[in-house]
Amino acid sequence: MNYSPAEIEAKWQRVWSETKAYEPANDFSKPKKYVLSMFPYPSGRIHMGHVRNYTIGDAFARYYRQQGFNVLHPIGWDSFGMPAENAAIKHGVHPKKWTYENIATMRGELAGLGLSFSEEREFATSNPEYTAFEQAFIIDMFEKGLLYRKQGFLNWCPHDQTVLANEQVVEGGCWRCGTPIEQKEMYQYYLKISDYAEELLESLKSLEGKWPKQVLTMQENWIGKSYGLEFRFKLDEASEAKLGAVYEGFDVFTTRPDTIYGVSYAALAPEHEIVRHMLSFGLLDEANAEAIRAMQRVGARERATQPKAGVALGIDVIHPLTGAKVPVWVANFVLTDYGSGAVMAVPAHDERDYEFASKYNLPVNPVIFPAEGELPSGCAYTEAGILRESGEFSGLDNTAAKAAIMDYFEANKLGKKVVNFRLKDWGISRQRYWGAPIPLIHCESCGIVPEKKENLPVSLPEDVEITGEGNPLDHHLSWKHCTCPKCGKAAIRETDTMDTFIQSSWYFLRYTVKNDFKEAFDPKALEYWMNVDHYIGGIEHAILHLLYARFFTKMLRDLGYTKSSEPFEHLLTQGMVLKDGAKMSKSKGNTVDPGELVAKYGADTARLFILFAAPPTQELEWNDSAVEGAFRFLKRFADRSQKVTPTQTIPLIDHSSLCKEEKAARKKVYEALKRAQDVYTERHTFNTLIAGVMEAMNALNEQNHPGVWSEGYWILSAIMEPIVPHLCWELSQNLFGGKNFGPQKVLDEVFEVDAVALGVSVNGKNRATIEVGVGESNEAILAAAKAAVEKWIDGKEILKEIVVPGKLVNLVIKG
Ligand code: ANZ
Ligand code: ZN
Repeated sequence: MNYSPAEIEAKWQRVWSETKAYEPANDFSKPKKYVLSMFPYPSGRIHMGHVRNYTIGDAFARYYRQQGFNVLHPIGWDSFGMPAENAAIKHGVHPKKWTYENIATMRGELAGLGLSFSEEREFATSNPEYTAFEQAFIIDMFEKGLLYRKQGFLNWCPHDQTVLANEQVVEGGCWRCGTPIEQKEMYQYYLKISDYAEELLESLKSLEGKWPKQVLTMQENWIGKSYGLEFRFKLDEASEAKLGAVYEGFDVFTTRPDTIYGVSYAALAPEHEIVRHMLSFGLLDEANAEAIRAMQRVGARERATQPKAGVALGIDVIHPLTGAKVPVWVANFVLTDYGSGAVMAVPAHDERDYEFASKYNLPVNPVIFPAEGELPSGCAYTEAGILRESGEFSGLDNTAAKAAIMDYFEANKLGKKVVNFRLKDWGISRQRYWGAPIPLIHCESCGIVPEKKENLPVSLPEDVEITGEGNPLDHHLSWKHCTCPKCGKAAIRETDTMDTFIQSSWYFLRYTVKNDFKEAFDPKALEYWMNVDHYIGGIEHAILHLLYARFFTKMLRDLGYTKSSEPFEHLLTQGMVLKDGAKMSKSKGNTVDPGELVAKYGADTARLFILFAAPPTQELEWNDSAVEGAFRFLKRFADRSQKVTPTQTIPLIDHSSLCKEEKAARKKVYEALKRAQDVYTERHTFNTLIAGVMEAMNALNEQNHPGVWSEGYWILSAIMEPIVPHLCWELSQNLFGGKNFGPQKVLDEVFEVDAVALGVSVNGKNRATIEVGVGESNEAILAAAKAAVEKWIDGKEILKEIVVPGKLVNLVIKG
């Protein structure tokens, strides 16, 4: 066979599509596998990362089809988002046109790789049907209180008068004009992920051993559960009066109540209510007021990297245990949306408090001392130790003290034990055009009213001008002005659109039906197909996408849509594709175009290279000569098929009648098969599978038995099919009537050893090696051994004969 990939690849891609070879069966009694690679954003062209992602998924899908599973292997497009709007601003092309043209291009590129996707389930998340279902969920969530509106801080460019996404803030400035961004408080919508924090954390346990450990740890840290004490600092009388008797005090959250006797100041976030009160009532001098306003203008992420800064507020609180006066500061390291936005500061035992205290000359009062040795100087002591200067708690070790102090606070009604989560509610409002509109309406009489479900989708108007300033929906008056669904009066549509992470939080559920299915889901199909058995994608999605998708699935479960709780059974995070040691990226100019690669060598070579060059979870370094090598191997695999006698069944071979080389070849073939089964189902190290096939090929070439050749190709082309499908389908059709793809049986007889090699030594020196049949008697072994070392025995008397079965023979001779 002359290997010409261009011809056979086009042919098989046509056949697969025409025969709907990759549409799953609608038979829910069959065992199933749901294999999913994370869907792409239609950015323009596919890149090597896509090739890797989809080739890995395709290998799983094709393997499970061979094993007789009903396989769902879908693809779609995560097609809302900012790049489409940026293209509109830059090139004046409408986001919709840009998006759908990119989809068409990329669909063609993916098809050229021979990926076994279902075509009947493909959709783009910007399709109006998808938006309609999504908006219905959002209305349900709003009605259940899972979606709510509150004020939150947004990045604001005072020059362009527009809200900016975090990605549009470059080094603290607007990406377009460079003006320093400010924090502006605006109404936004939030999904109550905090209600699910406990479950999201708890059910990570069910994923142990099935998801990479690293991802589980990242999610756990992101959710960030901590236990501690919340108590109230009361203002002293003078301070209470100074604030106009509006506040009695404020709450703080601490995870280290054991350090409470070491408190030297209290600190409030710049956005804290008391701070705002003091600002608006002019209770601070102008310099301090301006310093605080400057802190407020900096975004939370930016603050974390800035030096500690603060302002003394000139008010005091009372220490709840000692009654001492504690000064109150504003500090830029106190976050407004964590705990209660205020802390008790213990510089002696907390790094941030220490840094701040050093800068402003605040006292450092150590109360925890190491059991042995000295307290270190010049830094905070954050380790375990024994309490001193801590009233009745002195002498306790700090773990016991923590419990005792919390009990004391609870018993005396001074405070309570609390659990805090780092996880914040998910702000889903985006002031952008190219997204799914939030289906809510503002009515002066009725408040916020959801759109009627029969009117969904609330679709985007197409006649918009996209300039990058403000939100185009806000300027589109005929779209924005509507009537209230409840009272019929004039009302205004919400102009915020949803975060695109919403679309990717449930697309995998929608794939369980064909894309023309009229409802969002078919409960029977959902129950059958979910969960996704293998989910494959980049590690960059370890936190947000996977967390949101887990959360959304749980919400949809509680709304009665699905029974799944954890959508992804197994997760494989693929490594990056590198070139010259750096991540391939357009900005670095080190990309390799998959299209050129396929045009030059064919899709099978591209797929083989990608899976052979590295295990899927590790980084893959681009290597031109390895691509050449992959191509040459396929060419050889095709050429040698000439030795195969066509057959419609796997040949039956009498193993014992074969010569050494023939036996060795069969053994290598079946070793490759065993390895393939292990790789596809357990280890996913496709590179070792391919190495096994290469060895088997070499061994086949050392012999000439027609049956062994046919059997070898029957098996090797079956186990290679998930990786290089076009060539294998061609071979299968030409040689085996297309009958060899299916579960292959490992024959144990080829692994039976019929001879072993034994070393023979004379007086401890290794002199020869003999081959002995398995089960041979000791006499026969000794006879063979003596014959082999005759010239070293040289007629001398043998004093001792030792046979270690399976290993060696040792002869001790005189002299
Ligand atoms: C006193 C203390 C002493 C603290 C000490 C730590 C060490 P995790 O573990 O991450 O939950 N904290 C509380 N609210 C905060 C806020 N809004 N912004 C910044 N920091 C805040 O962190 C809890 C600890 O972080 C709390 O315990 C508090 O400082 C601080 F030796 O209280 B600690
Ligand atoms: Zn109304």
